[in-house]
Amino acid sequence: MDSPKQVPPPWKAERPVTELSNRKSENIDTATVPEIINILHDCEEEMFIGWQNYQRLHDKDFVKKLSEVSKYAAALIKNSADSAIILSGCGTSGRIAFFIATKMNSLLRERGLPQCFGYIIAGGDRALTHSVEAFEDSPGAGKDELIKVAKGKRKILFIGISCGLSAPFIAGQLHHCMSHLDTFLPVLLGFNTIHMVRDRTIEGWDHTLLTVTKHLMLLESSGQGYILNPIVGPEAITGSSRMKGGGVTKLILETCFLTALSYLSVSSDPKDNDEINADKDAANDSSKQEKLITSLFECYKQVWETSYPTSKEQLSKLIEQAGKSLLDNGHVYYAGWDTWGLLGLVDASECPPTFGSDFDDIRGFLKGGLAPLESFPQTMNAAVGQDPLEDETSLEFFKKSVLPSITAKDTVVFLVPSNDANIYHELNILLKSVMQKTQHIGVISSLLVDETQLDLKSCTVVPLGHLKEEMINKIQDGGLDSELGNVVVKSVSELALKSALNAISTGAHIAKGKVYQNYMVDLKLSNSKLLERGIGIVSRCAECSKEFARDAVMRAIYRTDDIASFRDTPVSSIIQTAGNVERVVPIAIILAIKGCTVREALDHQERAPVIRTSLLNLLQPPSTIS
Ligand code: S6P
Repeated sequence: MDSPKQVPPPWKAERPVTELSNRKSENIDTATVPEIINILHDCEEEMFIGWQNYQRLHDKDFVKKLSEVSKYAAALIKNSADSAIILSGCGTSGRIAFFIATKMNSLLRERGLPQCFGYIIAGGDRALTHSVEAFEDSPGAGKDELIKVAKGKRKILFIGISCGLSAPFIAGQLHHCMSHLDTFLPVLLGFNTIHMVRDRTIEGWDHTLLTVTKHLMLLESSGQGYILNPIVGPEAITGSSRMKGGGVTKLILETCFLTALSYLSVSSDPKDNDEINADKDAANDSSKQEKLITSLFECYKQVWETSYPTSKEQLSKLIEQAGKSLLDNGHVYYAGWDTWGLLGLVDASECPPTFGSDFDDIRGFLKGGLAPLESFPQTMNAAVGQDPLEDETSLEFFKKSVLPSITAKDTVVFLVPSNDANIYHELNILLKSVMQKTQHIGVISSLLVDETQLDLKSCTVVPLGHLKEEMINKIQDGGLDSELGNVVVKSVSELALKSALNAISTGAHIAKGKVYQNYMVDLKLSNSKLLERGIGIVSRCAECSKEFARDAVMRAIYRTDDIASFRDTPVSSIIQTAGNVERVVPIAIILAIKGCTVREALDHQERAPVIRTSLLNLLQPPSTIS
């Protein structure tokens, strides 16, 4: 494998890769639905093939580092009485942290091992399903949460996930870990190089993201910390790290922990678990583990890749239906089982901050709801109800409270992961009820599903790819037992599902005019990163300076032409207001292009509510609008 070609180290920030516009998706807003799927595929492929000359997933150095982290994880799992593995993130990164921690704990439970995974999501458990973006800016909140979750543990592997290496919440936690190296092994996971990390002052803190990251880099040289940062290219929708950023986070962490479990030869008798000897395997056979890591990456790629051709035609149909639903002011509902239902919830929860959509526009429901997945009680709060009928994330709630109000305008997508008689039974009953309400019904299924058991007439069925037998043999030869092999089969199909769900929600919002070129032009400016992104979008769309765009954004936030008195307002206060104001970016773009008053911009917006159309009207004569 090629060695990484690192960028020269001057600490001069250029635009981070995760905030760049991807050239492959510049015309995604004018593409047909099948073309949208191709564009998303081409952008996602960069997860596996890398981007430009930067470090890739498969590069030797990256695989080696991941193998070392995984060895450390194995040692902690072995001695888990007073150890923990804590995954932390904001927004999608926090949801993926929750997803992995929950999944790994249930796997440990099945293998007779104590559950030692914990998660932290900025903003608490409400953020699992709602947009609670402001906490991302607080290093103090990050540190406080970490102290709570780490209480009573002697050794902790801490993995802070920030796709953009940009979340002060995570920086606060890493800083705490680096001040307590006797307890913590700090790891930062993200997808920019260090020289792109921001050196901007963080309100109420003495450090910057760059100083924290550079400190961690120093520790890395002595094996006291790690930075895992393969570069996977810019997102298809600029800055939308929920897409491949979330996917590659899932892939890397699952690979890391499945490899860790392969180090442990667990006795079939739980009493003999003391004899688990992690150190022996870990020390002796690094190259075998590195090979396993590479094979696992290949498994993800194989299923992700084969899902595109098998699902494309039907997925296009489903995206069209979902787009029509949103355009008609209807809804898109995902209803699923097991981890597939959870991924539906995650996809839906990302739409309000990304597209400025309502919570109800796209919603997800999971059999049993989130409450039973509770894995680290100290991080759970009362926002998640215990009774599934009252839990707004559950399939039971969907049946009782949503199904009665479904109309022909809505699209319902069932997410069916496995060959399970109970699921078939429940799904057939649900299909019957939903068919009486709407014709827009999709079923995304894994190849494990026996479709003859389902009454799928008039449904759009999207089959995903499946892991080839030879790949299963390869990972089993590489050290995974058949139980772990089954987890891989499940995990790789989840990545394909995640891509399909991202395609549905992105495609539907493109249809609704929420994307201009490849920019999310109606995002919520609810933290400092999003505020900066919003100003950048206004500056690019209106072709004006950053300063001019900033003024336009401030006028749109405060709905006044006289912003002189707001000049010294702290960023935290600006975003607190901005998070509650509708259509800030579209109004700011109109202000910047037309040079009009806020009142006139609001009138313009009201007359042309579809943002992309309104922008095109402003930028070019109506006769040339496509
Ligand atoms: C991105 C999503 C956001 C991010 C969050 C954390 O599409 O809407 O919620 O996940 O801002 O970003 P990062 O770069 O720290 O992982």
